[in-house]
Amino acid sequence: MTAPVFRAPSTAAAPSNAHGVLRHGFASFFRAPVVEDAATWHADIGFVGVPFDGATNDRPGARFGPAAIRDASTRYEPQREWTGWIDAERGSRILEGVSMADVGDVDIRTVDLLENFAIITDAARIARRNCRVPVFVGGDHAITFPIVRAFDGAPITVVQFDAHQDYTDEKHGVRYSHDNHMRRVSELSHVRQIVQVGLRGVLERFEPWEAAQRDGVVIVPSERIVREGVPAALAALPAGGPAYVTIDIDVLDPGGAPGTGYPEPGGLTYYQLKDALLAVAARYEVAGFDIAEVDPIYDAAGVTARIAAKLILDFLGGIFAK
Ligand SMILES: [Mn+2]
Repeated sequence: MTAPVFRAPSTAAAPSNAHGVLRHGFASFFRAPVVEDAATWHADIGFVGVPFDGATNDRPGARFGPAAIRDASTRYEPQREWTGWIDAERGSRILEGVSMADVGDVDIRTVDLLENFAIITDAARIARRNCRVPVFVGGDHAITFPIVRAFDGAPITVVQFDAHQDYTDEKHGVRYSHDNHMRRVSELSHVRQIVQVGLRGVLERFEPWEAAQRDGVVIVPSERIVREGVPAALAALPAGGPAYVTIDIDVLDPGGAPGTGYPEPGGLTYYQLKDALLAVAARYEVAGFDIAEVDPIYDAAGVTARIAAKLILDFLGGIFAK
């Protein structure tokens, strides 16, 4: 019997590298089956690409993040469907029996910010309806506001991992850039608490910082985690309940994760962020999350996209361990 010369596209449900070394065909997130009908699919986890960077102030390119993370995530393709993985650091099995689907990318239009936000919110509502935990892969960080808009119906805590506060009300008349979205999130009536983890740097404007204090935002600076460790630094997090989590990849030290538009000195290691995400997964009922600001243009070795893919897997492992 002759081995086949061509391999079926990897968008099929079956893993593609059963007898090969190279990863063939089209990428999907963790080689999950690709959704055929965006309206009717069901899975435990749904991955949604959000290739939008129209709200970036400085260095664009995060629109290429979903493609880069999709590609990087194929490194973690399970050998057999739904058997999950072993966390080699903890010796535990993760995501055993959990189904995943790649829903595709949100159909971003050319330039209209608010039109794109409406499309993103619609996509997030569909994703929420059709799976237990939707995962949104950006894209610049402005996507978090239209996504959180779709997580209404009950009071929710929003936990943000980020070097930056993103709490500016307006600057030069702009209210929806990737520096404004947490302020816009704070105005949503179903958001009862915001927690910001990993902030650092210097702020050239006082108003956003003071507004966050006034609004009761809980802030855990990056340096506290680095010096005191994750358990001590996160001990004061508000009580649990439903939560939406947003991860700006620039919360990591840019030495280890340089592929982002706004690198900031200092920051967390991969292990510190993994520990913090697992602590959040244990403390809250995570209803969904996004990971934003991976920018392949500045990711010469591809490590930032790879780290982002691994963190998605780590966090999902914690969420579904409960
Ligand atoms: Mn951010």
